[in-house]
Amino acid sequence: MEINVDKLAQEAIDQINQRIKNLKHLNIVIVGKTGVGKSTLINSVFRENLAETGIGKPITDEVRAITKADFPLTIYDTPGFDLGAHKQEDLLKEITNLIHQGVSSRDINKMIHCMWYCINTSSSRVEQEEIDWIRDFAKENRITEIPIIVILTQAVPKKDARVMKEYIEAQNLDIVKVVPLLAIDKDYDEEFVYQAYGCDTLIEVMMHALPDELHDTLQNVQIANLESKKKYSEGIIAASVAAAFGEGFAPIPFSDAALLVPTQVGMIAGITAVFGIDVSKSFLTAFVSSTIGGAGATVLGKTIVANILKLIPGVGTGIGGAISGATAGLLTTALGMAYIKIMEMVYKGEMTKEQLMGDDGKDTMKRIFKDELKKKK
Ligand SMILES: Nc1nc2c(ncn2[C@@H]2O[C@H](COP(=O)(O)OP(=O)(O)OP(=O)(O)O)[C@@H](O)[C@H]2O)c(=O)[nH]1
Ligand SMILES: [Mg+2]
Repeated sequence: MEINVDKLAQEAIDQINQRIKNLKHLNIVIVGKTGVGKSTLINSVFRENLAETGIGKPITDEVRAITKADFPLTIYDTPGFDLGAHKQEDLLKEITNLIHQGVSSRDINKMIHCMWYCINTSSSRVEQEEIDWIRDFAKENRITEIPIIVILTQAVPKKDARVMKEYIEAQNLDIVKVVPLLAIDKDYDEEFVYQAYGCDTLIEVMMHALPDELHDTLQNVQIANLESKKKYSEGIIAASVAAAFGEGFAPIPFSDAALLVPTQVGMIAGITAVFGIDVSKSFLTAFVSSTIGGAGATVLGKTIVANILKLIPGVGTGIGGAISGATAGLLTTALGMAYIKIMEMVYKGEMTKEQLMGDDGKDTMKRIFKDELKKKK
């Protein structure tokens, strides 16, 4: 059985596009007084510099929708908001209406999935009206049960933030969590800079608060927690391997080893979507040819396995040159782990996609894949 590297890369691109298109649309409402740091937070947590695209499209007097074409996230922002007696009530009504509209659509893409209520920590004291607003909203929300996360913005010094967090927790509000954070580094004086922190925790809290069907989307749009992306990607590998090569996998002969490939393509597509990185067909061609593809443009399943098995100490083929589910799983896991490492390098800017497509880059990819294979036994 022959695999054509070019066709394989195209197949991967198609599946990536399909994955991205199928991502459910995530909708988050952000409430907080003007200047607390909502826009700064949005830009730190999500790719695409969302909040820079302007103040967003007016939805109601107080609420603006921020989104981008082909981007599976809408932020309902409340820019310039100040809690004054009637404004407070207006906002509550507007948001409640928005939530009810979403619910009656019965379409997950149109529902509100979460609320971030932002309080500025440097105001040193939580005002009663903020607590009251959250309590009133939680009452309206008793049936809809939108998870409410209270975010303490600009939460330095940490000691002050801790006091504020404890104070809010003691109010017995119906909220998921209080998350203190500093979205971007802050100068204290010339000698001291507060380091940004906490956006990664916010992602973790969101992963717990959101339904499973929105996890792919959250990972795709977030840029605040690399560890979470990696862990989630490892879950995709484990699930792919278990589904394809788990119990009941009939050992396949060497010559049919290309049967591994569809699983591997799906896995690569899933991981790419998690990283939210735009990859080209040439990039995937470079990856495939540096790993399972060997040197030529056309590969035989047999060559793939024969070459790769040499790299795994202690793993051979079964009777009659068949490979077992365990071996197929090892290969696939190594390929997936290598791909995560490569995505991580691009994500961190350690190597560009263009560099990876060059000779040095291909050598790097080859080395990473071999190292992953050697880890298995
Ligand atoms: N250093 C630092 N500055 C921050 C942070 N968050 C907010 N700021 C600053 O606080 C100011 C207000 O932040 P914004 O993000 O515009 O506040 P906002 O909540 O979007 O305000 P409105 O859009 O008016 O409702 C800006 O000058 C930010 O630079 C942070 O995490 N670190
Ligand atoms: Mg703003």
